[in-house]
Amino acid sequence: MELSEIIKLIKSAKTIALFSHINPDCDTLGSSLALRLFLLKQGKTVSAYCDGELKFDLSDLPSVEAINHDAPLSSYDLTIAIDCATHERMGKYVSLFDKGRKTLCIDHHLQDRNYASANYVEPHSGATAELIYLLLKEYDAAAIDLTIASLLYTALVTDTGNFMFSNVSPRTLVIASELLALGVDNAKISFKHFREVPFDTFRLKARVLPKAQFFENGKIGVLFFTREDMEATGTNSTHTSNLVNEIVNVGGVMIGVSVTEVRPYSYKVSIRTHGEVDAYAIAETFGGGGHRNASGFTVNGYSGNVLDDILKACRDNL
Ligand SMILES: [Mn+2]
Repeated sequence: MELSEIIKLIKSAKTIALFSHINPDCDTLGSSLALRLFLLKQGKTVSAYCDGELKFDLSDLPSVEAINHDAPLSSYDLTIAIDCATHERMGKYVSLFDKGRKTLCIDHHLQDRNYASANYVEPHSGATAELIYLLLKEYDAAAIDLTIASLLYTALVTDTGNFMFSNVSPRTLVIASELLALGVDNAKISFKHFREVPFDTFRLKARVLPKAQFFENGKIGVLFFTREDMEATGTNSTHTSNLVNEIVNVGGVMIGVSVTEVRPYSYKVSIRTHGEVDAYAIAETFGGGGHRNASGFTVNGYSGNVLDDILKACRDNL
């Protein structure tokens, strides 16, 4: 749908609910919070929801306390799914989303989707935040204040791996530049998201990295985080999400895998790949999703079988 039609759709709504995805990241939450603050300025009644625990790196997003703060209305004029590749990604809030008189999806994932009545989807966008920025700029550029800009910048910088992923386009950097011009503190945001490691996470890394396993002549690397590792270091499954980079950054590794034991026999898996190796195809085998070079899924079973199944999918896509 054209951007002008999306804006018309939003303008015609009085009450709006925004939905982020489970296992939230800075893109889904930052985009939602930015859109919420902007729409409040436009006089809308707007609430934001997310089914899931917020990791430490999300805890200082400006206005994050607004997430799940409002009691839901019985229905909304418009519900908007943000960065949600599938309907199910909204978790327990799916039914509230469906109660919208109009439903809209704003996203940049690869999946085909038809769960919303309107779509503003660009799979090649660096982040959903890019799409939100373009939307806000056309809607009312003057209403993009420093807080909104900081939220969008945080979403953009994290979803592009500090502008190092292949999803960075010339447009990404133009948008980043326009956000910086509004006063965004990029050094502070980059430190928080790309350099700072909480002390407990450091201890978890120190414990798990020596146990890294490599397969296919070092082309596949696997980190396995057991519940015992996390208990011993005072961490939990939300602390492992970025640690997959430790293994995909090793020279020669084409596929980096992190497996986190969330509950007995239940594992959260993150896949990172280089170049043409398709992380999305690997995740799809297990009902997951994502992008060409970054994807994820959950899988149940005995750890040995789970690892064998993941390795098979990796080899098939190497
Ligand atoms: Mn995203």
